[in-house]
Amino acid sequence: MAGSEVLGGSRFNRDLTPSEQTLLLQIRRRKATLLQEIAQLQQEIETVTKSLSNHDNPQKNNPVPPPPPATLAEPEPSDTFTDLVDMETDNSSTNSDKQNQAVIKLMSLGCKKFNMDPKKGIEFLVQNNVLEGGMSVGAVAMFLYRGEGLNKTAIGDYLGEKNDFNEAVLKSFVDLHDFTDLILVQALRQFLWSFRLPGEAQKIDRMMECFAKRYCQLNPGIFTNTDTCYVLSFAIIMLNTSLHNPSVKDKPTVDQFINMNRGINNGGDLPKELLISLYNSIQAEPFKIPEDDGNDLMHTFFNPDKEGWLWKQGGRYKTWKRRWFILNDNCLYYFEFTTDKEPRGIIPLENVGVRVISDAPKAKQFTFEIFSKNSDFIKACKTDSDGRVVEGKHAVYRMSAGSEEERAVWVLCLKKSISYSPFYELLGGGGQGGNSGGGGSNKRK
Ligand code: 4IP
Repeated sequence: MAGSEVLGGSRFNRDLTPSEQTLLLQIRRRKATLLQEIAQLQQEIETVTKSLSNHDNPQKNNPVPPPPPATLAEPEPSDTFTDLVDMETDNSSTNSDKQNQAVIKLMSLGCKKFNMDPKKGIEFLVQNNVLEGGMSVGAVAMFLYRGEGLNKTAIGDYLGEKNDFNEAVLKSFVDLHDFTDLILVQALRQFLWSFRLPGEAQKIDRMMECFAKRYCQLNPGIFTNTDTCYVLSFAIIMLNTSLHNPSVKDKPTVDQFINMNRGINNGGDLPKELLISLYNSIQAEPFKIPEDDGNDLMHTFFNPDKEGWLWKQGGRYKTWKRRWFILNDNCLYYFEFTTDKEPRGIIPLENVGVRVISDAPKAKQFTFEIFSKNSDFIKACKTDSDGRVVEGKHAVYRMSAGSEEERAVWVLCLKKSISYSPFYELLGGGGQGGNSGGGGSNKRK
């Protein structure tokens, strides 16, 4: 590799700045920890599989009498809620802090399990009372829809399972999407971004049928029946492939696309303008397909303390934007999409405070803000529209969570991540100029 050398057994890249090299080291350490965790989880899976097969067939597998059912039904010892609470030894934490931490840990463990085996992951979360609403169709659908920390391939696999419960979850999951007033391509973009379509035709078929029903329900009057919407959705997906797959040489024209869709509206034609706008949208921008590999690695390597969607208010212009936040190593990063490799902004959690806002305007609920303890502006950096890293312009970073509980968890996690440095204060000099807090060097590569 050009510009790289082996130092003390590790490969360093001379092109990287010292702080980037430190970050690289941190990533490698996290990777090692994760590999250990994976090995541990594999062991746990083996233990559970063995105990289940003993339970199913105690005579064959276990000559000694099986343990009473209550013992078998208990979750794996180190994963239980009470154990995790007991594990906390910090006397300064309140009981509710400890419980929140335990819930966060269980949730993170449950997500990892889900990504390896969706069914077992859900069972684990339900068994440990982490899933609000338990093993109900709505609760599981909401968990998948929020998708925090979940692998989109695993979500697709779970939604594609053919049994009454999973099919009901699929329907409820699709019903959580709001496609009102979206043209079909926009609705498809939203839908196909929320999970990764599985490979099996029958599963795709079930999913697209649910999608078409939901779209027609929210946009009555566009299609004469849901079959039209269903057929056109497939035509759009095929058009996407034809236009953007380099191996397809003959790209269909808009007229060919219109001809291909003749008579699909219950024997009649769809309005030409509709088909032209669908064609133009796909031609201008292909569907974004969730790529779990990169996504997983990125999230896994950073092993975040907390991640999730929040609404964030702008600095100079007070517009609200939905951003994916990752809290890690005393820094809060935000991204436009969960799959983005570069954050839009980085807020080092140094010499700042976090507080709940109770008098926020009704439009945004469950708000909280990060404020500076010693200056008029918060030291932070962001990427401007030209892709350059510039200083943030925020007196406060105001955010809005999806619920009271989510806000409480974010505030708690942020408080735990905030550190105080007198040097930083000196460097800051109370104004906005000077050092930008080194945030730029923390950019993920
Ligand atoms: C923008 O408003 C966005 O809210 C930006 O958020 C925000 O930058 C800008 O703040 C604000 O002006 P418009 O999109 O309406 O122009 P994002 O970067 O997440 O898209 P921050 O600093 O919050 O990232 P200022 O301070 O640059 O104006």
